[in-house]
Amino acid sequence: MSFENPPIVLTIAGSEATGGAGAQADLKTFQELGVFGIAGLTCIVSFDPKDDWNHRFVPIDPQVIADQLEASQTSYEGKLRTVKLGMMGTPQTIETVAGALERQEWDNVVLDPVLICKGQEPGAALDTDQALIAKLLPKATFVTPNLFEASTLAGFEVTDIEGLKKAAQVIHEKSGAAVLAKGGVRMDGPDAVDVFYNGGEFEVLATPKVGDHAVSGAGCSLAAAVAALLARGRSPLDAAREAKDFVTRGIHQRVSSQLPFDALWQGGLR
Ligand code: PXL
Repeated sequence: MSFENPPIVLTIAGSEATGGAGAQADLKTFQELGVFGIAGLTCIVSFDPKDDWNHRFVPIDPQVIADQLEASQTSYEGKLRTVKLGMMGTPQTIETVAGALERQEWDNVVLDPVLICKGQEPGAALDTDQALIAKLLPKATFVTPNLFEASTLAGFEVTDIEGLKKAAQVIHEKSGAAVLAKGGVRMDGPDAVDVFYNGGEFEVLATPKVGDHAVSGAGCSLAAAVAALLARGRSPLDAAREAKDFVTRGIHQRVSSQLPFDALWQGGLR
């Protein structure tokens, strides 16, 4: 019997203690999609039940981030070709992560440009947004902004499909990356619409919305699924299509809790 080793995929992301988002969502997605997941944590997020579930955010010491990445990059040297970048949280973290990325060549750098997560104030961390745009966006081969992030990265407000297409084009031109810009539940209309653009063709991916509340972990799981599928040799467009399907199934089978939002179940394709 022959057994082929699974591709190795690294997520560099925050811990979200309730398991809906962040590195937890990424690792579950990797496992479901047949890649060997490893994680370097950038921060610890703990929602606060005593304060309306607001985010308690603790960045991990830059040296500790560098140590984690040294361990994973060195142990899988030559085999680690795909990385997914999630929540960074501070300019120093971005600096450290950018430095680690530069130490090797990558086939796929999937950037989920998490500028804020649910519950945070938009614009609270302009310096972090700017660092992300300056230091990580140029390294990305694939980027998955939501409506708000697409507006920030493109530099104009996006409210409809035409705007999403324009933003995908602008972000592609700035970064050279394939772009999957996500309209999600926040964009008006009956469908959850995403726009794919990689310099060649536009593809509008639309599926009927599942309710009208954002589900925790959808963005993280989408980008993680793209990373896993790219690592398994899919083209960027096929990875986008399959990742959207994975997320849609997971939203149908979402997990509820005391939190004011549900969490995506990564086992939705089983
Ligand atoms: O959903 C974005 C996100 C990403 N990463 C971490 C988070 C969140 C939102 O809560 O906590 C660690």
